[in-house]
Amino acid sequence: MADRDSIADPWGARTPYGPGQRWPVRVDSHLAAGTGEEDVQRWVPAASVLHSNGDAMDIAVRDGRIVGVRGRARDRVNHGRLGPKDLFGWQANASPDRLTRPLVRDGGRLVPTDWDTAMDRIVARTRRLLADAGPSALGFYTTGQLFLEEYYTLAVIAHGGLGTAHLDGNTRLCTATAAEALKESFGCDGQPGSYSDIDHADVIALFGHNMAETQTVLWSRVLDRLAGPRPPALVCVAPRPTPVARAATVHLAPLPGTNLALMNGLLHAVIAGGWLDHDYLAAYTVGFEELRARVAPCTPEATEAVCDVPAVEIRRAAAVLGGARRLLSTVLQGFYQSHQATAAAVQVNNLHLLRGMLGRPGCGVLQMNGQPSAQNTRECGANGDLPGFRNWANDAHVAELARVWNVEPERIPHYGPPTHAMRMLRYAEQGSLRMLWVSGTNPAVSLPELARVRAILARDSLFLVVQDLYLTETARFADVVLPAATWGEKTGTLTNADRTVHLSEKAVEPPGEARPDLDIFLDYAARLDLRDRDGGPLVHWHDAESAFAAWRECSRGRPCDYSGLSYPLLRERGGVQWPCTADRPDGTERLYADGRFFSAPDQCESYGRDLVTGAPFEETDYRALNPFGRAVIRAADHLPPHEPPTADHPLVLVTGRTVHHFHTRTKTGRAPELQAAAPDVWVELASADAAAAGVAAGDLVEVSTARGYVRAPARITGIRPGVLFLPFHYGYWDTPAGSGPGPDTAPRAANELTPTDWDPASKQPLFKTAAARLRRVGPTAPREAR
Ligand SMILES: Nc1nc2c(c(=O)[nH]1)N[C@H]1C(S)=C(S)[C@@H](COP(=O)(O)OP(=O)(O)OC[C@H]3O[C@@H](n4cnc5c(=O)[nH]c(N)nc54)[C@H](O)[C@@H]3O)O[C@H]1N2
Ligand SMILES: Nc1nc2c(c(=O)[nH]1)N[C@H]1C(S)=C(S)[C@@H](COP(=O)(O)OP(=O)(O)OC[C@H]3O[C@@H](n4cnc5c(=O)[nH]c(N)nc54)[C@H](O)[C@@H]3O)O[C@H]1N2
Ligand SMILES: [Mo]
Repeated sequence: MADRDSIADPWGARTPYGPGQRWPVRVDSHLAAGTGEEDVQRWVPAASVLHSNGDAMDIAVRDGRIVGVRGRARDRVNHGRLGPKDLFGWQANASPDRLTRPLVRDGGRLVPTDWDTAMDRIVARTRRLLADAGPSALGFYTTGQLFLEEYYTLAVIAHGGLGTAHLDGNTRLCTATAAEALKESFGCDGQPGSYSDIDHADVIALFGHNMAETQTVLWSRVLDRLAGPRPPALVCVAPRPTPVARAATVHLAPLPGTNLALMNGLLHAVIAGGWLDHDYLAAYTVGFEELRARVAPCTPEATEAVCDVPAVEIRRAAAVLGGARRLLSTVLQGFYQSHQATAAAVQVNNLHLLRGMLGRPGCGVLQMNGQPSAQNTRECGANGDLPGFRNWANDAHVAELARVWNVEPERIPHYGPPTHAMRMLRYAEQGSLRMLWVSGTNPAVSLPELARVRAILARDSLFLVVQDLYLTETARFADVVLPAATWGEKTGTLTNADRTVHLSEKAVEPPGEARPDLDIFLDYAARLDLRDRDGGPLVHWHDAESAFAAWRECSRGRPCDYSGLSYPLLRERGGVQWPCTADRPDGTERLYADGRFFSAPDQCESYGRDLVTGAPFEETDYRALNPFGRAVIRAADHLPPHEPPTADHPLVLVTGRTVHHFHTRTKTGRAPELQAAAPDVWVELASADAAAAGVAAGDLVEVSTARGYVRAPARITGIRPGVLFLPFHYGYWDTPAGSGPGPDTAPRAANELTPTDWDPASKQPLFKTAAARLRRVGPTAPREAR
């Protein structure tokens, strides 16, 4: 029983409202066919895990099974609404091909076994590598989709117990740039803005963010403002004709790979227009004069020459941004997944600093997250950074963390920046990284240059552990596969993109012998017998709530302060935004309201990096630049993309998402309604490019880059000429596993084509700029053999 057709209309009916008013409630729900609300025996509070929006929901349970979901009306984030992935995605939990027992590789094949056998193999390998090669032989690659308690436990094991610096999340592919851009500008990670800024803004600008398809509920909030009195103006920067672009007052479609040039042009025009808050700049920032000098040559005409966006449109956008009285900006993968990602994202922060638009209702920046708990990966240090946004280059921060963990400071690796995922992969390729434990991510589909990734995962020298719900493309390479429990089957907290913490509770038992990720990590720590300085257990918690309590202490006094939060409070209140402390028991809606940043040299998470080379700055440089903890305005010149179009590869390939699927589809591909809505890959191209290649809508085309090729039917859209788009959701398999085309058919994964290359500052891979060519294969036929 659904109360609306969210497949056909992901956003649902309008509930218009005006500036400063409260966003009306609208409750969305979906129950299994033949089930009515009266059949539901229990409603269990949770929050969504198929995007970063943090929509609060209740899970409907009947006879020990999940039978549906309902949005929670009183929650600050969604006011009852849910998007299509959340309304249908829960069905994947009960998919018949869930992993229910551990698997180990014996005689080349994966065979079922018991937990003791599987864990003992992992522990024996860990011990042997520690003895023979030291902690740098061990690496952990986790995700943005577990719970806070799980990341924190993993970070304590890796950093405080084993002493390896090789711990990162797939957040590297996702929001590493969000974190880095926030560190560069404000000294520390942490989202300044709040979703409620949508209620107040008179201009909303989306930079490389297709919010309509990737955060459908937040987009409903924008649509409701657009439908109400005194609607905001919308600025959209994206080369694709997304629903955001269609709704925009001004849509700029830059050539991919030119975001920084466009931002410099916009900042030039904002400065030229005199739309500056001089008092704010003088009181709260450093670096303005450098920015002014750097963007001086970036006239609208000069910018047009680089970005291929008409100068008149750049002036028009600058006038809208400059005229805003309450400006909300969001930034996401269109900026983060290209070269000069951090430099471009930082310019959005600069726009707000120039205009003094931070920390007031309607004045916010959302350097967005993508995954449901990417924020927690970063807070807890499972992205390699130190937990609690501590600065690895600040000995006092390391000493404080060592006190919290009761270990010697030297045990915590902090001799250099943490190892990023792409570097870990390289170490595995070279053979120095010899055990990789992958949890909650599917790198055999989601990492760039898949042919290389497969070769690395298949190496004999690499002992691969994969902890997942299904036998994914990645799990097929594993030496040990651990069956995990997931959302709805385990309890934990997760923090969304606007710092809202939710508790998501266990509703049903996991299938078979599957175990919560937390229990698996706790088991590993216990089997390794990790100890603190006094011989006590290093990991001294035993379940989600006690893990949360340990994290609360670790976060105390840091920007992401959870000390005022508890499970009972979250149960009672629903979502609460950190910092939440004794002084701020209701949480904190906006950071930096008082113009005070976490950027003083003794407090900051990072001394910053050179945006062009990525080299970390020294403490002395930072003290000289920013002694008093102001916001830092950082400037950078545009550089051409590393792989510009050539005569041979004249097009630019960008990749990304569609509304109905989540990533590698392990969940959404197992929800019949979602899979039916987008069953297979396609390539999007402009009519001029189609005509040049003799391609008609629906023809089978081949897209190739220097790395490989993909075949897909063509869709002709209003995308910017010269640009191709491929959704990256489609690996070898459809679901249930094994029912899809498989490795013997023509490849369809976008990452067959993407390069091994990353932004120098954030180390985020480039999924949105590659030189490509296109040819017509013929009319679309059933998938043919390779
Ligand atoms: N339906 C759905 N929702 C999701 C997800 C999902 O898989 N499916 N995943 C979640 C996650 S983890 C993430 S990270 C987010 C991602 O959310 P988004 O960043 O919104 O999604 P993408 O499709 O990766 O990128 C979208 C935008 O990038 C623009 N773009 C491409 N190249 C360029 C460029 O060179 N310059 C500019 N300015 N724009 C460019 C496109 O036009 C498009 O507007 O979505 C989250 N929500
Ligand atoms: N070409 C291209 N590539 C991209 C992107 C792009 O835009 N273009 N976007 C990048 C981005 S932003 C992201 S976030 C990544 C996403 O890439 P991945 O993280 O590889 O994608 P998912 O399919 O979400 O993989 C999550 C895995 O975790 C499993 N899982 C889910 N819940 C749990 C749980 O509770 N416990 C455990 N142990 N496992 C669980 C799922 O079954 C699945 O196999 O892709 C990146 N790759
Ligand atoms: Mo992401």
